[in-house]
Amino acid sequence: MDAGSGHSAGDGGEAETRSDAGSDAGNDGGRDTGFDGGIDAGQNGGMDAGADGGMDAGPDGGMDAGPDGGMDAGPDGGMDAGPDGGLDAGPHGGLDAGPDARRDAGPDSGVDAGLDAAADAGLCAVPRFEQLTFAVGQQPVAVLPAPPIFGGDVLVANYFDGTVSRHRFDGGAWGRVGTIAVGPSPHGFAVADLNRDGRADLIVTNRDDAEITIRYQDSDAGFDPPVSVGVGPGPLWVAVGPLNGDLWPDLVTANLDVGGFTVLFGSAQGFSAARTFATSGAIHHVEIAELTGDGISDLVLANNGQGRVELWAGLADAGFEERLVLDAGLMTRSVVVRDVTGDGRADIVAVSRAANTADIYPRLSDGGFGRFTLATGSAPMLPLVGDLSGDGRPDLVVPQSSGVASVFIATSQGSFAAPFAVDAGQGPYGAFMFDFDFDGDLDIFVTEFDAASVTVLRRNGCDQP
Ligand SMILES: [Ca+2]
Ligand SMILES: [Ca+2]
Ligand SMILES: [Ca+2]
Ligand SMILES: [Ca+2]
Repeated sequence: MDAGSGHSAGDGGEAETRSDAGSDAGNDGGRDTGFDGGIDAGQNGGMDAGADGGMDAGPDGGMDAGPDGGMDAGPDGGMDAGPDGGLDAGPHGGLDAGPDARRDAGPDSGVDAGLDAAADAGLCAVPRFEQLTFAVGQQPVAVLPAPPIFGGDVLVANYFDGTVSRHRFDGGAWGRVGTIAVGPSPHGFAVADLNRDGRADLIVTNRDDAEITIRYQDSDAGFDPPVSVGVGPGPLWVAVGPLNGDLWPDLVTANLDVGGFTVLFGSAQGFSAARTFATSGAIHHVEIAELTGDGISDLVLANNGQGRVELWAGLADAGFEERLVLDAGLMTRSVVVRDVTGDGRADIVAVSRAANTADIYPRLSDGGFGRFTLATGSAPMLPLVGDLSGDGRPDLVVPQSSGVASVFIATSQGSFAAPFAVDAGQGPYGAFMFDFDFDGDLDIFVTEFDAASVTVLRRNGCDQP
């Protein structure tokens, strides 16, 4: 269990300001423990590379455009999936999986809360949102909740600043409670206990380099110096999960600049040499999920360059092979794996930025996938999946770089009411859903790339249909 040793190596990085130190201190243990969950970040990365091969712009140049945010989507469920001990908890999850799960899982009754009366009934066909905004760093990209045991803190990767900032709600407003130095051009990130010491660690992609940066949490609730690990060029998002059947969390990055994805296998000695797999077309986003029925984790990729979703099956020797291609729209930015149709099988949801579409691919009993397409507003960045209406059916939220999010409420298994739009700030990029106020309903967080802030869409009551 001294796994950590192998991991630390970088040089100095003491940068974090933890104002929360106090709280960590006494109860470090407690807090962190649950935290490893694995939230991965999702996002999709921005850069619009897509079509044009990408990278056009520089660093973010592209980005602006798009954010895509994805955040995290989690693989399916990650959470439920469970076997990996928690790690996979997250994917998109961060988004939904988490919180949602808790909610649904429980007696969906759960919607208690003072905030919404209507929701008390358990149903809310047209959820209403109260919009809050708080300042973060420059050019915020990925956003995720720290695990609930952290008290509802939210982490944001600030691309321009080279930081991950930590924010907390005090009951009336959000404030910054810490800043963690990471590598240059942070984009996507994940939170997981990589070295299995009971403390969650932070994994961040360095979008403009071919590296990721890892910050291992130490026993004082600070962090060891940063560790850099090489991956393919242009890593946008990173997913954490079990890939090779041991107990050590593994990583995979979605690489934009020349396409492909990079796999890193965890061990007691740290990570193996990176193994990069080539694809035809720039990859914007990746999720880990088991979709082939053999118990070995697979990868679902958003191929921005080709406008499609790819399923790469995990093999017994820890390799991967392309198994299935699902047509999407131009500039496929982000994917989520989650059971959206309610039949117990994980489905895939993807958005395509230039097509203004969200595609849902229900997994069929024969292992194949169906497809139906929803029209979104302009420039969708990522899909969020979670039950907003209180009926137990997952709903769909699609933030768009045009500044709104389209909300699709499920009306039955696999079909949705006509969407309504909510304001999502300036340049929505990354997003997740998380019940930060613990009132039983999911709230939505969206980074505003163009405004150095995060918009919170707090669920608060219902409108009449
Ligand atoms: Ca750890
Ligand atoms: Ca599999
Ligand atoms: Ca619902
Ligand atoms: Ca809430």
